[in-house]
Amino acid sequence: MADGGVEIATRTCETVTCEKPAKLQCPTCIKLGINGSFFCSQDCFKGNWSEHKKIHKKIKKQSGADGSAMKPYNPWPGYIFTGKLRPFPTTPKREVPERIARPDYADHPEGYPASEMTMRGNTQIKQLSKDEIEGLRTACRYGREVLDIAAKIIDVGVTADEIDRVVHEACMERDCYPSPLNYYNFPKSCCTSVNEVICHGIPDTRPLEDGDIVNVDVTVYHNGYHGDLNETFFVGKVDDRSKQLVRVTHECLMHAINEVKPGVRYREMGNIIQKHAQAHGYSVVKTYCGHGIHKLFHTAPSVPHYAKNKAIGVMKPGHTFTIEPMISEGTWKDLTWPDNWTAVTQDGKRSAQFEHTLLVTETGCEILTQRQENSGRPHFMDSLM
Ligand code: EYF
Ligand code: CO
Ligand code: CO
Repeated sequence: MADGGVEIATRTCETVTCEKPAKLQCPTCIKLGINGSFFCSQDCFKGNWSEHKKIHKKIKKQSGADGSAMKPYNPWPGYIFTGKLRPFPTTPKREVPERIARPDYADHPEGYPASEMTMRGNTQIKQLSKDEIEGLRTACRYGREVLDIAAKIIDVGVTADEIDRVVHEACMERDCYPSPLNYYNFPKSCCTSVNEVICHGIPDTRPLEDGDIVNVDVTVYHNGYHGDLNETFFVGKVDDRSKQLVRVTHECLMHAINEVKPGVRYREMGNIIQKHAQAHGYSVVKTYCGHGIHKLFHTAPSVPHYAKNKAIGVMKPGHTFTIEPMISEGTWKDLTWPDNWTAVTQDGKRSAQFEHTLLVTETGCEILTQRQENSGRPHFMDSLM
């Protein structure tokens, strides 16, 4: 049993049933570089010990710190990576207190969203009532707050796991369930996609490096509604080439949003996005699309980001959906790591993404996840040089 505790920060106690503020961090966690295990008191630390020490065991085993020869973490021997990024160990699944309402998939053994699955193949797009719009608006506002909080800690040396921890805690503080957690068994509370990762990167213990770009994708579930948004951020000093990719990707999203209004075909979004991406020499990822969102995380319409697509549907007031273009420096083709989640570019070149949840209004659209006055400095506006 480890003794003592080092006072460093204010969090929520790790004991599932305890929601007291926590300032004590386990000394073994500090030694092993595990960020994010905090306790309110020595009693809670000791009471949780039999569960908590399993985290140490897992990380020691993964990193070779258990006495086995120190070798690089390599979960897939022989796998040929497309770029320089490698997976790092992950921390155990985070808990959500019972007081927070959960979507149906949260407790399904395979993470299946039964409510979504019954609607699969249905191309009819729901028009939300005033009350339903208010519900979605609140979820989107919380989603925006959570992403802005996560953005503030992004820096060289910070791990994506720590970003996930901050996202998770910010969700708990707002009575939100982090929608990705257990969605089809996804293991974390947000997606973090670094450099050549297109989307669905799993937050792990790799420290972010100077010059990286990292996308943080947050979806929160509150009072029965999901709000979904993401942004790509700069880590330390990023080269002009990557800055341009990120800026143009944001422009692709905003150009598409500017054309959202009743009567416009969903398939038109892809034409607008690809035209702008191609004009800058970039390609558009085809595998992943924007999606309808409200009481369901993913539903009709499907909104491809590439030109000449066959998307079904015409925009009407009350429709709610995301646009989330993934724009790549090189090939548009993607590939999935053996973890079955992480989508990377086939040539290992970088990819960026931005996402908003939108409401079609009588005259245009409302960006439900729009930045607020206190959102902080937008990385994508950083000037070149
Ligand atoms: C079944 C997942 C399932 N899927 C989509 C599940 O819309 C999203 N972001 O904007 C989004 C986020 C997540 C997500 C987080 C987890 N999943 C991922 C990849 C494949 C897959 O197949
Ligand atoms: Co998202
Ligand atoms: Co989405």
